[in-house]
Amino acid sequence: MIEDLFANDDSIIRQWQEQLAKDAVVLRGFAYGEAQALLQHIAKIAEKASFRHFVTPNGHIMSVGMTNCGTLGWTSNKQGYCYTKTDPLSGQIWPQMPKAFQQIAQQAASHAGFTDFTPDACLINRYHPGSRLALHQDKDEIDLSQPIVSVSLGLSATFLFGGLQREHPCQRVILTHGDVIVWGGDSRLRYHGVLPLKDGKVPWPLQDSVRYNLTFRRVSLP
Ligand code: MD3
Ligand code: FE
Repeated sequence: MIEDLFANDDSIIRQWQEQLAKDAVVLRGFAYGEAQALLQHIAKIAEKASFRHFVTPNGHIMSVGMTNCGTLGWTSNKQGYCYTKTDPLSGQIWPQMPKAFQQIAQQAASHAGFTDFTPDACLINRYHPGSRLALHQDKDEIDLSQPIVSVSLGLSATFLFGGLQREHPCQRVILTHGDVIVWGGDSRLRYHGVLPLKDGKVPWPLQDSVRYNLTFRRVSLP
């Protein structure tokens, strides 16, 4: 009888959610079933718009490799950072956002209570062991009522989830293959970052020691 209750839906035990704060939720395993397809799309996008290491306005080279898909992409150089319609490396428009990307982002957002999220930008971050992302806010998007959705793939990372001021204490959250975070509303401008990536077991079908993070954003007004 008990077995029957659980036998029909594996997702009951493989997917759950953790509230990090008001308007910030981790959907554990939410993208697990789509991971292989998402990774194939990442490889295709990187053939057109390769991963590169941006320079920050302070002159530091980022240890995280980045590329984008969608109508707008995030770029940085010594002058500052901004969203552009074309890839500064190729001069071409950024690769189109795959349907599978749109769908997972929209599903995750609506699961978290943001019903009309249509992302127009997806920043793709690539981490190797040692890569880190310093504490920062995501505030370059105009409409801050829209959430951001993040999908983690590959190696696990320790994510720092802070407050609205840099000095506020951070929660440490381990993000693994298939985990999704949705944050918006009162949490939209929280400081966050990623500790230096540690090497470890790489989930199938990946071969290399790598972590990818997709962040879906609404940059232009609807
Ligand atoms: C919760 N990426 O690209 S996403 C970024 O893992 C970025 O590559 C990280 O931050 C990564 O800008 C983390 C998860 C995340 C990001 C921002 C948040 C969760 C957040 C802001 C507030 C609360
Ligand atoms: Fe960020």
